[in-house]
Amino acid sequence: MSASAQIGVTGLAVMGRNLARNFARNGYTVAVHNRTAAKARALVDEFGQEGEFVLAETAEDFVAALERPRRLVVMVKAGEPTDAVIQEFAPLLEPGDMIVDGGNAHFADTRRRERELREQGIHFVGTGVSGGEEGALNGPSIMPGGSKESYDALGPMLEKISAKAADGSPCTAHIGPDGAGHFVKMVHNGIEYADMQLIAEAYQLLREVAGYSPAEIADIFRTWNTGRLDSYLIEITAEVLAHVDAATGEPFVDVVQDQAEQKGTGRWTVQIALDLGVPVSGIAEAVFARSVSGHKDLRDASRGLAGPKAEPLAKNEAAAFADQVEQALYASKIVSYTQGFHEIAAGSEEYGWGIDLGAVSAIWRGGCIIRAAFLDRIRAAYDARADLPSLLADEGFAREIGEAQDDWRAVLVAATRQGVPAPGFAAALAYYDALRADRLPAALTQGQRDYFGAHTYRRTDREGSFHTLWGGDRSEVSA
Ligand code: NBP
Repeated sequence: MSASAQIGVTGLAVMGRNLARNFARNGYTVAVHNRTAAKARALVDEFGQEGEFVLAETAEDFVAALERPRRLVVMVKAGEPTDAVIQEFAPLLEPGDMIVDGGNAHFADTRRRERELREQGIHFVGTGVSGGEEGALNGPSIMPGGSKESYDALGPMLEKISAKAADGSPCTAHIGPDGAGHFVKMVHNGIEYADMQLIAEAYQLLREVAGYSPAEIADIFRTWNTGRLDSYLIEITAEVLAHVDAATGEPFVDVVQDQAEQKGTGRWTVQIALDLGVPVSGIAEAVFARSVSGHKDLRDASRGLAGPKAEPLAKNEAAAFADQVEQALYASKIVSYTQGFHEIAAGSEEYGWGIDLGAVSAIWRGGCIIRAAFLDRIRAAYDARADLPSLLADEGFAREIGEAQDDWRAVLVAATRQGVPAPGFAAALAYYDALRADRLPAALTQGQRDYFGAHTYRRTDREGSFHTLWGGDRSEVSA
């Protein structure tokens, strides 16, 4: 087989197949391979007219079909399958070749794989891909890690097939070495969880506190989508809420079981944040909210617990409440992104990745699930000040969240009074209040720690560490 393909894709389930078609539609010759060869044959049979495909039935044929340096995209199930594919192909490759893992790998696995393959001179490019199957076909947001050399060889192709932001710029950029791309994709998904949870809370409050129907709430979301909340997730929320179940004639949202599932990247975002010591409370509440929803037995056993006796709002108060919910949603969203970007900054610092946070926000503006007008604002904040310590330190965001706070608090009062859980809104407000507080009760926590464990404390008025002799005369000693 002659080496005619500029890129190859192995793993042709929904994502790989659509990514391969995307490359082909953009003028690249694409070698296609799948463990079960029938899928590769089916792809060429069905979509062969879309561009130049080279069908490879074996690993050897696949490698032989690729121009050097070889660019081999792996789109298989994350975890052991990825290692199996690497073990199969790495011995067939030569120094300078690239293995691009577009699956949802854990960044620690990516770091390991990159290290192992680097010893053979092979570039391992752990790459986040967001946008689902539709994005893979028509333009995803792509977050490649790996070496700078690999981006030089691969970047122009990724830029061509990626989504384009409204200003025409590609939604991909070199994120940083080894696991940086998969780390950023992980946090992207964590933020996605938080966005979805906040939207879900807004819906529940509009329904249970304000008494709106799903169709009415769909209209409210459509209106919000013309303003600062303009985003893919708000847009699809309106579609889902407006949908009526054909079998029952009921709103679709009322016939779906209220148990949310998850695949793991949101959970990883929280686990890694705990390791890095980054407070991502909004994202954590989103993960926990899905977890609570899934504990059917626990919920069944708890349904009889006492709740408040408050009445829903009067009809003439509902519209004003909806405006307040918009403020609460927007303020909480600012906090989720603040927390997510903090985690990326901390990961970048820990692993020496040198991630450009402004560039990350720019490549999330199109193609991916969290794409939103809002990301332009984040990019502008980092453009104005690359070392911004927190999004809340940006003048514009600080002003907006300050303007929203009265309504944000009012919404949480209403939620509490009516017994409607709003853990995302509440966690975001608690984070905001903690950051702006003059004093936190952490001083008392330190006192308790010193009391039971002699863990020592620092004083506000003098340098050094101290311990109080709690069991003795309570005098203070330097520690
Ligand atoms: P799946 O995650 O369902 O994986 C199916 C593919 O993996 C098939 O091609 C299958 O080959 C192959 N495979 C498996 Br399973 N075990 C293998 C092994 N031991 N050796 C070789 N190949 C093996 O596909 P997907 O939903 O298209 O997702 C692909 C990747 O993209 C995943 O890592 C996913 O997390 C990620 N991702 C998915 C989305 C999305 O929206 N679905 C979005 C972003 C990223 P076979 O045909 O022979 O069984």
